[in-house]
Amino acid sequence: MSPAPTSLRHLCQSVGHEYLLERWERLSPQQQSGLEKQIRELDFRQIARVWSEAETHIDWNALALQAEPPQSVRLGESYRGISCEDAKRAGGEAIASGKVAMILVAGGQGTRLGFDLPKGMFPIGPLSGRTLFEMHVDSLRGAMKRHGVSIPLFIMTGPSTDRPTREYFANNHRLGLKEDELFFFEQGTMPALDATTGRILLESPDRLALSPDGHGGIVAALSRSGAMEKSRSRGIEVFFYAQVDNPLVTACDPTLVGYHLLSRSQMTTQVVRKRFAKERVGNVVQIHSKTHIIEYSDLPDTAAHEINSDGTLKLWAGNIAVHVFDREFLERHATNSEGLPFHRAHKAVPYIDAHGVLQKPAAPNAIKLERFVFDLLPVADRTLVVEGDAAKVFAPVKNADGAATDTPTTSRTAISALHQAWLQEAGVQVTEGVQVEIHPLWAWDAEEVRTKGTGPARIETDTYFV
Ligand code: UD2
Repeated sequence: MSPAPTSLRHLCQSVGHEYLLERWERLSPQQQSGLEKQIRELDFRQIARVWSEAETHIDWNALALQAEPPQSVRLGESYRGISCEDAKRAGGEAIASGKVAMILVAGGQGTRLGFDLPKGMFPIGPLSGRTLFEMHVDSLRGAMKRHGVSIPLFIMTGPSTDRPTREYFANNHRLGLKEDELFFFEQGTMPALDATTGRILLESPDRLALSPDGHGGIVAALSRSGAMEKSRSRGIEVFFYAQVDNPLVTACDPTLVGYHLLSRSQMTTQVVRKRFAKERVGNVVQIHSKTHIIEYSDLPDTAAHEINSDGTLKLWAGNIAVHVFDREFLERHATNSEGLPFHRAHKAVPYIDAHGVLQKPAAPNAIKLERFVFDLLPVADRTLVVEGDAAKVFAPVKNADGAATDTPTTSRTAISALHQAWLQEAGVQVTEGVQVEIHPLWAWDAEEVRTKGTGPARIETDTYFV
């Protein structure tokens, strides 16, 4: 078998990763070209920097001691003279004038859910069985209908979700979107590093152990893929960002967009009151004049359990990963070479050992590196935190049924409960135990249900309004 090309050998030697070629001569030509491509795509300088930084742990205790609850637009209250109605009107005008696009991040691996396909393909509609992708696209189509405008959707995929996601949309007529309303872009990857040596792990003799570089990878991926340029040329000024795993999101929520615009925020994030101190959400806090999110896994227990005199949590604001970004703000950070900081997760990652044998460690042996998009908050000059009602905006699908929270069942129950509330606000009674579901093209929000006029005074059987 042929030895590795000299230039490749010199590259690996120059950066101290020559071990990557140890098994080169046992590989087929096709395997060799695959491995060479992966090695040449690595940013060795970035890997070396991140590895050396790995020694400087963030002192989360010190950070949490300085953390205060964020100044925020509290539920139903005005904010610096901006009322809910002002915001909704301003947001609606921006959407109707084509200034707003939607981003859906769907690159993660749905490990906790135990669903082998991309999470967006998971059926969640309580009566319709609509997938998470359909829930988001239908809500976006509802927004387009309400505001009389075409709104582009940018879906970020990852290495394991890109192909099946594109095929799903192609096989389902883009879920009703026009060709120029749907764009996919793939996020970057980072290699898993041996937690002791910092060496890059191989998942097989000819493939590096790569994983998605976190939703913070969106900043570089938007630029690299041309999606940012496409948005600019379409006159997009604002991105509405959501995670595929939360079917309660109101696509391009005009009130949130309006608060963002009227307060001249560069990055606006929606929060909900946490249900309990260690809820598995990020904690939106203020440290000096900057907004930060401290992930639940990094927030010391003492800080998480601190309570106010009225017994409520001091750090009450839970991050639900619904953000509004100024496009220009994102563009500026896309060219920042350092990029967002990497967070390290200590994980058990299978790897090929020196004898070419696949090892499957039970205990964490590797560092996985992810960027978080919410680390853009502290670098923004102007941010805004807007409280939402969890019952209306947050019912993520994270865990398989049987878990205590964030399961398909808890999510479906929340969807039906919200739509039931809309009907009841419109004067329609729903018999106890009956499930309802409303397609956004039948009614996009509670206001539209009310305009439906006289329907049945009582719903006595499971009903899907479509
Ligand atoms: C995330 C937030 C948490 C809270 C919660 C709300 C982080 C680190 N934590 O927790 O603060 O907001 O969501 O539900 O974000 N994704 C990608 N590419 C990646 C990784 C993730 O697209 O490389 C997407 C993934 O498809 C999913 C979303 O980001 O839609 C959340 O990812 P996660 O499941 O890793 O985050 P989680 O649920 O731990």
